[in-house]
Amino acid sequence: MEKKLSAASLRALNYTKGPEWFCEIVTKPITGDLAENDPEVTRRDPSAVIHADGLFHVWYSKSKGRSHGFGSGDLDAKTFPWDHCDIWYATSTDGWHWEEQSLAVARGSKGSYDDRSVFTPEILAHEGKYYLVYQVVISPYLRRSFENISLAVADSPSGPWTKLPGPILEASADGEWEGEEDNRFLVKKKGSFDSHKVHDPTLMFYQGKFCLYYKGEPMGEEMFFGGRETKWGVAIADKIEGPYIRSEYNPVTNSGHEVCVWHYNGGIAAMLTTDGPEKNTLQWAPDGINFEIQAVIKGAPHANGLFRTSDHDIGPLEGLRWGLCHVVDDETGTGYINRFEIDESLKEYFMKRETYE
Ligand code: AAL
Repeated sequence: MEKKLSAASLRALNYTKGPEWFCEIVTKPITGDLAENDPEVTRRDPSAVIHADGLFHVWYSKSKGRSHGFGSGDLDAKTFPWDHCDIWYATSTDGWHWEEQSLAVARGSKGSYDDRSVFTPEILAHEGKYYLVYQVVISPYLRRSFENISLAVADSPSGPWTKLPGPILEASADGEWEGEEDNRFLVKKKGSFDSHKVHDPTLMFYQGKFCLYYKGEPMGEEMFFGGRETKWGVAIADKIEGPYIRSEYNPVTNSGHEVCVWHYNGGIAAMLTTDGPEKNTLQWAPDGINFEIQAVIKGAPHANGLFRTSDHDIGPLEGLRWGLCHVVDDETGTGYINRFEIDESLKEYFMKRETYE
């Protein structure tokens, strides 16, 4: 009898590139300062973890006090846990016990492009130097505030960090607000996918260029396939300080929240979570731009900062093997840090080959 394949079987064959892409991710508690669930202190959005000078290092957003949201009437009041942040850093000898070391990058002085908050950092170690990329906001922080990305450089993970004089990537701001009210949903024109915010920067040295992956949010954001309208773009530069030119293919994803990318097999692998029609998928782009689904996953914790390993070509999941992520306390809204890992106990289960025959 002629073998027939249903639409579902055919479709699955398109994205089940191999069982080695399938996994589940689990979180585990860490110990030390970053594990503290303190109602007055937020530590969130950990960067990638790097190993240098015999230690693991991580950077993260840190702020004090409770949040009041937008529209509290006090323009100086902290709006969200990522407002009034500075970037701090911590070290660990084993990846489990983390000790806070010091401030890395502080907010700028009043009137500067980063005077309100510097947050959501990522790290790139490149040719003996260290580069932090992060989000910046200027005061006052309003619903219609545009959010940008900036960079600081240091000779050692412990700093001192030198900031660039201005952002390396700004929101494209090519939409048009409707009226004067501070309402980010009212627009005459939405503009590009990243017209309002460029967030969650991750800088990768790839094919001899600096590729800045980021999450975009448009002015007049709407719901999109049951999630927020967030997609990723990439901006590419010959020199690390820029200029960063957006890819003509942007957005390069139709889904995803915090950017999570790693090197694999000459391309860039990605884990997309939280929002969009392709949330909870692992994807891979042979050119860093044209991503295809490789596997679906159950989901993953928020704001994953991957351990950067030079072993990323051992297998597709090597660059995702472990890292740090944040947990938000439901009651206080403040954040603290956990560790995530690929659940090794399920490896055998996922590696069993299945066919449609
Ligand atoms: C996160 C990230 C960015 C946003 C805020 C802090 O989910 O997407 O970092 O600005 O929330």
